[in-house]
Amino acid sequence: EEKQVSEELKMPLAGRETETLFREQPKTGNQYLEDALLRSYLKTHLPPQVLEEVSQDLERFGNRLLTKIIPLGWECELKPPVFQQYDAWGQRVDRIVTCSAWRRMKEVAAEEGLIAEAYERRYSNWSRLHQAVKLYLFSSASGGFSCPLAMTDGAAKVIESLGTPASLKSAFDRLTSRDPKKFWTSGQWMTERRGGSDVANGTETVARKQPDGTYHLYGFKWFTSAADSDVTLTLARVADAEGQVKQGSSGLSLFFLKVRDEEGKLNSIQVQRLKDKLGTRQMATAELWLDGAKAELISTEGRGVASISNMLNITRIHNVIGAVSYMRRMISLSREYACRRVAFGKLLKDHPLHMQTIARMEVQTRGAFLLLMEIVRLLGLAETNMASEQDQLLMRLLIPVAKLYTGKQASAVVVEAMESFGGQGYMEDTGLPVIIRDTLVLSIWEGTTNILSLDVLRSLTKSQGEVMAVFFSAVQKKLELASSRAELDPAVKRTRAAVGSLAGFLRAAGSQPAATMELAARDFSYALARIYAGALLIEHAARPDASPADVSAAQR
Ligand code: UCC
Repeated sequence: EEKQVSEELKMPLAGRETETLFREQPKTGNQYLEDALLRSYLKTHLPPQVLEEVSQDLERFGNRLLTKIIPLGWECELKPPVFQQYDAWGQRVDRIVTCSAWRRMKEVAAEEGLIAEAYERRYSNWSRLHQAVKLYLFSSASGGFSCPLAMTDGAAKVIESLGTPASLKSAFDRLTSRDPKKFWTSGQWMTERRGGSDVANGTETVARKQPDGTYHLYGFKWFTSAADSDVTLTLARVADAEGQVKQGSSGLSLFFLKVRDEEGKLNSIQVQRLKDKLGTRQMATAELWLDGAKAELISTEGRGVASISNMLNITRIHNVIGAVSYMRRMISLSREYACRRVAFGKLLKDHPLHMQTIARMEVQTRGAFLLLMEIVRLLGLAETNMASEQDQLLMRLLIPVAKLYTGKQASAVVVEAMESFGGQGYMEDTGLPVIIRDTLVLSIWEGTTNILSLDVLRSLTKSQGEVMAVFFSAVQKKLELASSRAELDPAVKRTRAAVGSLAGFLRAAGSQPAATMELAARDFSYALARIYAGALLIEHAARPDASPADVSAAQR
């Protein structure tokens, strides 16, 4: 490297070939093998036999990503879906035409068991974590396909939590299939013309019962992501014998429907248009008019929101996966670039200020990654009946906390990382702006930052505050693990001080009007995220075989 640097400096500008620049293109290798934190996390937590099998799978998958999947993802970006409303002869067809790479991505998702892995449970409580790690490696390379997978996972979760009724058995088998010919993806149609946050007041869609027990849905779904999906879950208000519907949350019920019939004809659905979005352009988001779409009621009447919350919690975890995946991808590229790019007489990696900036991003990403692992670890326990009541409460709290925090964090980190490439980071054909655009949605969809902050408060109210006792005790246990590590002392002290301030705030808020807590909801949620991520970093650094990078991340 030194030789190369000195040669480059000696070479007069006029003598340089333009090709010189190409040598600076950042190229990463197998993202599993290059991810020290991921590997050390798995080594610490997985039982040896599971670790061996999972590692082999991830190494193989890492190679497949590098050689096959990343190019497919790029093709999805270059060939976004197109809406064809009429055929050449004037017939209304409402066809969403996707590119072959997008369709191939669906096959890859099935082959890799990106949904199946979580439901087969061959590694018991560790299956969820295995799936999440694969999705983490896949997400930033997936050309937007992580979106339909999130909703597919959410739909499978809802069906499973309903006890997989006979009428949904075949759909469940398809949503969780490893066979590309059978595999189905699901949508999640929640947002209507009046908005997507206040679902209780925004949902106008009406469901009319048919003599055969099915329902026909009438309404306008305003944002339907991955509208090329095979099936969907959606909310509607069941009309009574007089055609009246109940307003508010308790008037909402959950429905399952197939988007097309066996011949590919739409299920009394009209596609109005595709959305013109800032990012996630690889994926078709549509406005859909339901004009008597045949559907099956799958929740108790009036329990639609509670039933779909199982889906929301899963898609919110996928959102966290996406956030960490994009942050990791940008940092990997940025670090790689720093080893190639020369400025002011030396490689970027030898400029302390540049490396300090990358290190700060690395700490953010590590904290977010450990938060993600903690949630999927708890989810794995819950799905195999091994979670205590405390585990379940903690998971309920941490999902919105992690979603809201990492969504915002990812936007900040990827923009910072873009800057580390200088002007090149701003160039479309580097692919870096795509990552920026696609990341920006993470704080919006699946509940905005404020909506999720209010959800955090909902989890406090519902548990009558017990969730906070569980939170404090979990943090305390993690900090205790570091008691014998002097180099972690300052970090432990800072985290304890933050816990003390938070507890003090909660005590004071108890005697204030409810509006005080609502106003504080975002800052409060950020504090929960920072404290918990800090405790996880400390816990990871307290391992006997912790690396200097683990310790340094915890110290920051
Ligand atoms: O669809 C969208 C885009 C799809 C793209 C997905 C791709 C993402 C993947 C990324 C990969 C890279 S976006 C849709 C966005 N919309 C939302 O997320 C909705 C946001 N709004 C909320 O979350 C609100 O807080 C609502 C809708 C849940 C509030 O409704 P209500 O009716 O006012 O809520 P309630 O009355 O408080 O709750 C009703 C019930 C309660 O249970 P019970 O009745 O037993 O007390 C709540 O405890 O639902 C329960 N509940 C929950 N339970 C509500 N939220 C939750 C929850 N999160 N977990 C458990």
